[in-house]
Amino acid sequence: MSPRLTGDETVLWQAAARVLDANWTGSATVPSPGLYPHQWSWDSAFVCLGLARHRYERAERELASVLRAQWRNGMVPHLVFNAKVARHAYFPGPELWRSRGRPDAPRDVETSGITPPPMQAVAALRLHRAAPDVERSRAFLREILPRLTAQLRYLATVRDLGGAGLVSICHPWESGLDNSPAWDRPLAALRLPPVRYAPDAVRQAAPTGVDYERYVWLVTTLRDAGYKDGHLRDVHPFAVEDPLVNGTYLAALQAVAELAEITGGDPVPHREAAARVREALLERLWDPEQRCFRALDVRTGKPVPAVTVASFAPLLDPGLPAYAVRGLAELLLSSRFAGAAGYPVPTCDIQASAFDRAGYWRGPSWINTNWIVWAGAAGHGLTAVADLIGGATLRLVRQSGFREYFDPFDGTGRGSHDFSWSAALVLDLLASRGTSREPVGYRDPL
Ligand code: 9WN
Repeated sequence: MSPRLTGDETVLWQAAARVLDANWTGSATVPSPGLYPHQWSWDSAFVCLGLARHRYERAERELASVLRAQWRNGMVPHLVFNAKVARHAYFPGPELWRSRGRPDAPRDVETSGITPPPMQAVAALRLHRAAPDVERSRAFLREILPRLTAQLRYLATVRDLGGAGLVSICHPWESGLDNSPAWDRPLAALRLPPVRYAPDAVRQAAPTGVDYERYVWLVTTLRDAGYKDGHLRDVHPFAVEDPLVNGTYLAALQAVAELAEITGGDPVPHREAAARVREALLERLWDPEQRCFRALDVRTGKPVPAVTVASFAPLLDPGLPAYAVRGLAELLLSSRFAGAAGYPVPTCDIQASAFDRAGYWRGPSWINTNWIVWAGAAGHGLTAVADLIGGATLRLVRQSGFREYFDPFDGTGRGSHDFSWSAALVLDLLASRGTSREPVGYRDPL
């Protein structure tokens, strides 16, 4: 245990560490016992940050096991199936995705065929910064860096469906914020054939019903087209540029530049790519009236109406211009987000008609999106904001445990218990205690 902790922080630390130990399978960490029995890539990236503070060697194994499942075209799949788990323990399982046999897919492991917000490079950099043995860590980074750059190359090429330098998602699951109100309009525009796609009662948690049908139909559409690049570009009906995915993409480009420097490589091409992505992000997703980022539906060319927590993710970019940082900070502190929630950050604008305090990604506060806002605010020297979000995050788990998500007004815990990223990011927050207090303009949060 690295940081100096007070008595009650020590208790919290130990409880979080116990969750990570219990959810470790021997080579990776499941998001939660029971409900999510496989390895999810963006969960894993957050889990790494906690493991780095608790069992460093496992953090490297966690990251390596996701990258081993990378497809030959560079795509890092959002879900890596554990062959030891019963094939029907989770829907949609390997039978729906059928990655085996795809020429690009790995041969020794089954995966999904879509890709999550690219948090892996950010995790790798933060891992290195917490490394007990810097030389060993450098050797690890040298091993994984080609995979991280291949991931970003895939996003920059195959996923630039709008042709303007941003990444498009092809499925709400690629956003990590499955049922966010941001997807309501693009999902409603889908024309599904009149057959059932999802089995009944696939899960206890939201979302269910017609949205779930659409999710499963989108998977079958991608799969039946062989997960081909041309299908994504020309045919696939769901293509959206999301500020969280592009904010993490931009942070990943910056992180890879740093990693290149650390391992003796050339950071310049990555920095240049980051500058181009920032420009595209401001050009395409910035809403000058509301002074925040909104997703853009590439198929209609129109921004989606919903303002969600995804809007704040570009704060992870050290180069975000001051006008955007100010606009986002004002929105965050307003009564649309933190200003009216006892336990921020709600995942959707509280004043929007789609807001639902218990609705999964339609309102509740989540620890990972809080972490993104916290890290971004701290990085831009917004110390009061970072302290507010960091403090609220610790209050949530102190009050309700390491739940999957929380009521933003009263902090009630919801969804599964012993959720891995809730525990992992608490370790990272505790370990970083006090570091957000240095008022030094932009300080790289990663
Ligand atoms: C679909 C594992 C994942 C998270 C996502 C969350 C949820 C899956 C599901 O669980 O998604 O990928 O079954 O709904 O929305 O963010 O990665 O924790």
